[in-house]
Amino acid sequence: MATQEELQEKGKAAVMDFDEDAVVEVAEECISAGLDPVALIQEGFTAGMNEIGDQFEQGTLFLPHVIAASEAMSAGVEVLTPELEKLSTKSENKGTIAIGTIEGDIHTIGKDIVATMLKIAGFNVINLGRDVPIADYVNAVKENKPDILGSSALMTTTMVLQTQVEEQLKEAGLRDGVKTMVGGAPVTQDWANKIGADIYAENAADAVTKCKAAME
Ligand code: HCB
Repeated sequence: MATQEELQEKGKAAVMDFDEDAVVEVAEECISAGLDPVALIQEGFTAGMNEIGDQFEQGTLFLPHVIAASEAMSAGVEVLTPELEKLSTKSENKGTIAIGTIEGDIHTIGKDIVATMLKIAGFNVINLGRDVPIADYVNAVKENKPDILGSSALMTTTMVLQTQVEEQLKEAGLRDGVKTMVGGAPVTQDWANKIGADIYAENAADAVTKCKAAME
């Protein structure tokens, strides 16, 4: 039987081979062997997607490859999601978090993993979807009064719009009533500090830790 590390390597390789069946098999093996699904997503599938992204940037892979790899990863995450939900804390609601991928950006995989992990940790999560207009973030705060508003940006061209979330919340007089969280591959702690976001999360586990701390 594979160890956690071996399974992660297999998961990474399967994503890099654009092999949806193999990714699903690895996810099923993770469940039957009682191994850690979170580590498989983070250290296996995500590591594979990052390599695909690098090769796309270098021009050795093309958009159809990225699409195929992301479909393979999503299929694996889908198999693991019910397993993740079993880890859910059944305690009282830890707070409400609205999260979406920023205007102009259709990358959803990471944002959805963050949303799932926050739900599992006991938060009430409102998933705003992708390509979310800045006005919709503001409306989500007005209507749902979340404790935390999260945005995800995967491109340097769209992360700049996270500034707009801060500014338009201030203009609407809502900024003091909500904490903001930013994340996504190009986003850093420095960027969060620069735009005045309350929380920067590097990955889903970090988002859970920091959102819990923010609610204390
Ligand atoms: Co896309 N793409 N892509 N892409 N894509 C990137 C992001 C590039 C970096 C690839 C590259 O060039 N190296 C690049 C962006 C360059 C830039 O910065 N300007 C890029 C580009 C250019 C594009 C298109 C413009 C390509 C084109 O059409 N010519 C186009 C975008 C169109 C648009 O948005 N308007 C495009 C399209 C696609 C898809 C559709 C093929 C596919 C997305 C499928 C989907 O999401 N349903 C895709 C993918 C998969 C990628 C890469 C390869 C992987 C992204 C991913 O899913 N990673 C990515 C390269 C990369 O990021 N290394 C590439 C895995 C997840 C789990 O990691 O970082 O998203 P994550 O999320 C983490 C973490 O950041 C954090 O937690 C997550 C879980 O641990 N987190 C948050 C994320 N959001 C958070 C929010 C919070 O509040 C807190 C934490």
